[in-house]
Amino acid sequence: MEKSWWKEAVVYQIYPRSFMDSNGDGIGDLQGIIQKLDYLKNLGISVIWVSPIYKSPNKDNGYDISDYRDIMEEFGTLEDFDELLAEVHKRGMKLVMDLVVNHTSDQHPWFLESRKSKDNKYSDYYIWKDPVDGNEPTNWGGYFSGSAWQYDENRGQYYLHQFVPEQPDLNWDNETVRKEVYDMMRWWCEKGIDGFRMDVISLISKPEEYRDGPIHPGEKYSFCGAITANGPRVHEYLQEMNREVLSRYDLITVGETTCVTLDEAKKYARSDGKELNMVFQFEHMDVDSDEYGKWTDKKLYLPDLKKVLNRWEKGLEGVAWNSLYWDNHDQPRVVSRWGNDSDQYRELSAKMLATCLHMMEGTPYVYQGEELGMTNMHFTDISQCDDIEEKNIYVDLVQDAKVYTHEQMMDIISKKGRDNARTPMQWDTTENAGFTTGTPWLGVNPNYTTINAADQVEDENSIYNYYKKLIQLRKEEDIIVYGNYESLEEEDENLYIYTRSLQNKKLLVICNFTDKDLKVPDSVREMVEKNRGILISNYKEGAERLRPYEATVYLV
Ligand code: TEU
Ligand code: CA
Repeated sequence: MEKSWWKEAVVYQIYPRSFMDSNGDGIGDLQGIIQKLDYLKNLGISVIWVSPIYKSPNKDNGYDISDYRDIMEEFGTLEDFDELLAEVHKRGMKLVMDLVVNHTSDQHPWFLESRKSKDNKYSDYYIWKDPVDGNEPTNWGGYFSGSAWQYDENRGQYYLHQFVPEQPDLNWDNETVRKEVYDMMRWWCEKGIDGFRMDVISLISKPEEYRDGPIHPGEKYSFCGAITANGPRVHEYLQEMNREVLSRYDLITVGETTCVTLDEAKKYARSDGKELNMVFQFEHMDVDSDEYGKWTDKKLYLPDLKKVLNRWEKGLEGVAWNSLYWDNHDQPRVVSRWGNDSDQYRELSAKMLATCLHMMEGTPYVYQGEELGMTNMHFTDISQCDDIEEKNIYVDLVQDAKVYTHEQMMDIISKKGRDNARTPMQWDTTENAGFTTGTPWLGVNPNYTTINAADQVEDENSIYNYYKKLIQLRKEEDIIVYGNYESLEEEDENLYIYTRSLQNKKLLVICNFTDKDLKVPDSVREMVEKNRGILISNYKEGAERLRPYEATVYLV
C-alpha cells in the first residue's frame, strides 16, 4: 500500500464555539484555540480540523456561512486566523478548514441577490423551482425536519434547502458557482492551510429530474438525502475540484459523505488520488437507530456494529481510504453511548473504545473532550438545548406527532442529541470548567470537577495519557497504519476481536464491550497464550479471562 502522511496522521477536531473562550463572552474563539495548542501538541496530534469559523448568522452554528473569506466576529479576525495558522505550523502541526459548500447561509450576498429576481447574475446560484399545482415541487423532506423547499414570495418560486431554510443549497450545475468555490478554496490554500473537511460533499450534485420520493408509513416527507446523495455529476465535480485546487497543494482532504455506500466511497477516495483522500462515512453511526431514525434509545447490538465496520475495513482495503471516528460535533459522546459512563467503568470503557478504533485501518479522528472521556449531558428541558435539529425534532415528535412524552424525548435527546458533544470543553476544576470567565453559551456538564484536562494531563493512568500512547504507537508501528485487517468472531455479542498483519508481524486486538468477566474464545486462545508481548492494554497485569471493558493488543 502506498504511504502518505495523511494516512499516518491522527486528526483532532475542534468545535471552536465550545473549545476555549479567551475574552469572557462565553463563546470559544481563535485566541482560545491558540492558548491550547501546546495541550494538543503534547497529546501528539498532527492535524487539527476546526469546524467552521467563517462569518455566519449561526442558525446551524457556523454551517450556514455568509462570508467565506472572513472570520465569525465572535471567533476573532483574519489576523487572529493568521496567528493561529502560524502557531499551529510552528508546532509542526497542520490545520484543516471545514468547507461548507453544499449550501450557504440565506444571508450570503449571493443568496440575497439570487432571491431578488429571476434574471440577475446570481439568479441561478441556487436551486429555484416553480410550484407544482401551487405546492412544493417535490415531496422531499430536509435533514432537520419539515419540507426541503421554502417558498419565496418575491420570485414566486421555491428554493431547495436540505438543511434548515436558512441554508439554501447552491446550484453546482452552474459553472460559475463552481468557479467561485474553487477560487475561494485557492484563497485559503494560498494562506497556507493544510486541507479541507468537506461538509456533506456527497449532496452537491442534484438529480437531473426532480421527482417525488417514497414516503414511509406515518411520514409526511420523503427524506431528501436518500434521493440527492451521490448524484449524477458528483464525481465529475470533485475531479474538477481536484484539478483546479486540490492537486496544486499538499493537502489532506476528507469528504463528509452522508448516505455514501461502499461502492461510492471507492470512487470518492480511490487511491489514484483523482478526488479526495478519504471519506467520512455514517453507516456505523446508524446501528442504534430505528423507526424514528436516531431518536430512539435502542441499545447497541454489537454484531451490528462489527458487521458494518468490518465491511468498510475490508471493502476499502487497498482500494480507498477511510476515516475512523466515534465522536464528533454531530454525535453523542461514545463513552455514554457504547461504553459505560458510571464512575466504576467510565475510564476503562473509554480506553477500550479508543483502542478498538485506533487499532483499525484508516485515519483516526479525536473529537475534543473524547480524550478525557467526556460524557453526555443530562438535559431535562428543551430550553437547555441550542441545536436546531433537537429543537425541531422536539416539536415534531412531542408536540405534533405525540410519539414521545416530554420526559421520554428529553431522555432521548440526552442520549442522542448533538448538544451532548457541544457542551464546553472541560479544562479544569475552576468555575465553568475553565472554559470561560463569563456565562457559557451552552451549559457546562457539571461533572467537570471530576472529568477535566488539568487532572488528566498529570495522571499517567488517565484516559488522556492513554490516547497519547495510542497516538504515539501509530507513529512507531507501521502495522497500525498499513497492516491488513481481519475480523474474528463476528457473531460474538460481547467481544470485538480483529487482527492486523504486515509482513511477518501480527497484532491481535481484543475488546470486551461489557461489564462482565468473559472467557477468551477458543479461536484465539492459542494466539493469546503464545503472545510475543502486549502493545497496549487498559489493564496493568495480564489475566486468564477478559475483565470488564478490557482492551488488550497482543503482538502474536
Ligand atoms: O452534517 C451532515 C449530516 O449528515 C448531519 O446532518 C447528520 O446527519 C446529523 O447531524 C446527525 O444528527 C454536516 C455537519 O457536520 C452538521 O453539523 C451540519 O449541521 C450539516 O452538515 C449541515 O451543514
Ligand atoms: Ca470569546
